[in-house]
Amino acid sequence: MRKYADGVAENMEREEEMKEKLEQIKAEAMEQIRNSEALERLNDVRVNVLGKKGALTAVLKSMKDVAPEDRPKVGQLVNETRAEIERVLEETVKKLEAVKREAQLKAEVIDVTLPAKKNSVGHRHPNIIAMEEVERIFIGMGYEVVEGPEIETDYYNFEALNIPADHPAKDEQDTFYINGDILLRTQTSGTQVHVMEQGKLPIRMIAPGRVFRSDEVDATHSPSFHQIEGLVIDKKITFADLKGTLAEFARELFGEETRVKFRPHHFNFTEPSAEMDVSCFKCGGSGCRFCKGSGWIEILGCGMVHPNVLRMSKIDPEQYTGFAFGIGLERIALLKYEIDDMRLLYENDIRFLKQF
Ligand code: 2U9
Repeated sequence: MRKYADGVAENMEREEEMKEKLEQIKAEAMEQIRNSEALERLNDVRVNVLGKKGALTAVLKSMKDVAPEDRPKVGQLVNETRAEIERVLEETVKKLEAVKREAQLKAEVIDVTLPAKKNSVGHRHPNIIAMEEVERIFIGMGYEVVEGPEIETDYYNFEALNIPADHPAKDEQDTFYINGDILLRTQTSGTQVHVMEQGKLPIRMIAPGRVFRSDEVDATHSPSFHQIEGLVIDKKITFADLKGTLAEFARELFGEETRVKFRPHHFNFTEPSAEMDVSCFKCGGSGCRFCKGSGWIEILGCGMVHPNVLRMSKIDPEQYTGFAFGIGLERIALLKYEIDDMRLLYENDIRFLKQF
């Protein structure tokens, strides 16, 4: 028969055993924490000791074997051990985090004395600079900017502009055909025809854009280039309006002192037609290498819209008249920026483009 004194001794032993166990767990945990060089390892320690299946949790589970009167004491011991391990764990986490941050800062060190990297953003093309300059001038005079399709039918590119199927002017503007009827536009005039067909009058517009002609490449020709064409249609528009408008345009583009002159010319879509020269903006008109000694530089073609063109787009030439003009943008860019070879415009060499 078990005596009371035996029971007490047994309980004492259990308590001692638990104490030892807890001491051992604590010592092992501390050792593992000390040996942890990375935060991940510390987490392993946390799981192994304090986790659901951890050593300390196992001790807690075995509390049922401790005599009820000793449980508070042993329980307190378990809690103290747990708190101590948690404290050291937390402390070490903070230490390791600081070490990690320090290493990161060292690795990511920024030398603020290094020269900044240049942001390469490209450059506006001289053609576009010229186009926007021309657009700005006409917008200032109340013109609308309209864009049209680069692929047109024979009707909008030729027929509606008074260039019939068998006309030699068509050969001069030979282009790239997609089929017998559809082609890459040789001029932006089709855009104006589309606007005229809408029937809203008066019209005061410019049509900028890319055009195509099957020309051989040389210093002044390219199979693809850019134009800005203008069209004004209203009651009582005369050649005087044309002259006044284009002279003002020339002064804005080339300078206040610029003079203009008109030489008779022929276009199928205008009658009468002319080419406009400006006084040389290099020598002022006295003659130089730039204007080949003549004092004048050819800038654009123009004329009064042919009655046939108005009629084809259902505008009555008895009531309405108009003028039109066409400007080759590359020509303007070459002149304005004193570039002597058109091919330079298409090479896309940033060192060249950056100059303008
Ligand atoms: C409509 C009626 C008439 C547009 C015009 C020119 C004169 C002209 C050239 C300039 C240089 C072509 O690129 S270039 O070789 N253009 O000389 N263009 S009148 O006349 C029109 C346009 C549309 C409905």
